[in-house]
Amino acid sequence: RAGCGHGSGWAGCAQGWTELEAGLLLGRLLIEFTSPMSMERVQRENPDVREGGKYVPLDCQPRQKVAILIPFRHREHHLRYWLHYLHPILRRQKVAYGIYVINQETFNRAKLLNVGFLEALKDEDDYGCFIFSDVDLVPMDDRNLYRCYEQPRHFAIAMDKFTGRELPYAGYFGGVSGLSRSQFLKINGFPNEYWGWGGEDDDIFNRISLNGMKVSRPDVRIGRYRMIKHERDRHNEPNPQRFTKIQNTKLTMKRDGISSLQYRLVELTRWPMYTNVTVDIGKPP
Ligand code: UD2
Ligand code: MN
Repeated sequence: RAGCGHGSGWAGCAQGWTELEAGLLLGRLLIEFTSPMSMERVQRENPDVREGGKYVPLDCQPRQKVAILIPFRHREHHLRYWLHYLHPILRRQKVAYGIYVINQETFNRAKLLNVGFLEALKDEDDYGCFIFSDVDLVPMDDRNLYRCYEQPRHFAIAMDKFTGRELPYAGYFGGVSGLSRSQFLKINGFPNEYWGWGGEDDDIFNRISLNGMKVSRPDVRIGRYRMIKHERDRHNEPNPQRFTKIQNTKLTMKRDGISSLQYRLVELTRWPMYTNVTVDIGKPP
């Protein structure tokens, strides 16, 4: 079988242009969140997706296997839109993937994503790429390829939420990002000690820089996203310690990360369109 895009066998298609020309990708997409979405419809429209939200293209050999990890709590309607848009995009991109929704009560986005990393590997030990996505973010262009790159990737560089400018600040790493297994292990995963809203994405950016890596990003024309409008969730208040914490990444990253992760798996359920992993990650000290 021939390679699946991803730069293998498809010369110079790292940005997805070749796939666009070949008619496999659509380019700019129309994304809206007004018509109601049901899980039945998502299932009906994605018959090729296997139980647990898994997919492998049949007409080519993907080079990477991608686990997509979504931190989650009480956002069912966002998840339906996300699955509705992302399954077809990922199929067009010929990604071999599994979708994992990591679900818990007390919110800690980065710790949840560490859990997702380990649980995905417990499920299938050959994932080589991990993409971390907010549940409310949908790419507006399918040339934004969901795979891992030579350097840690930041996918969501521009969005309707930030009016006018592209990146809100140079070290911005929020929303949707992707690290290969070795990039993730090199930074000792994500911090476990950011409870509530904010700061964890900056800490992750610091870990990447402090370990001698550089963030790579797509072309601004294709790195745009739509975020489903929402209020700040209850019990996910801004974390007042975040400003001092991100000053100390250099000291904390060696002891705090995937190496020190503690949690309890409550339940793993394979739904048709995704795998739900419910965990107990404890409470802030
Ligand atoms: C921004 C970042 C996000 C993260 C966050 C700070 C963007 C586009 N995103 O998101 O990556 O750095 O700030 O922590 O800049 N969630 C739930 N239930 C909850 C709370 C959060 O499911 O009760 C999940 C969900 O996947 C959500 C994500 O966590 O999309 C981030 O939370 P948010 O959407 O409330 O925060 P936002 O949009 O400011
Ligand atoms: Mn959001």
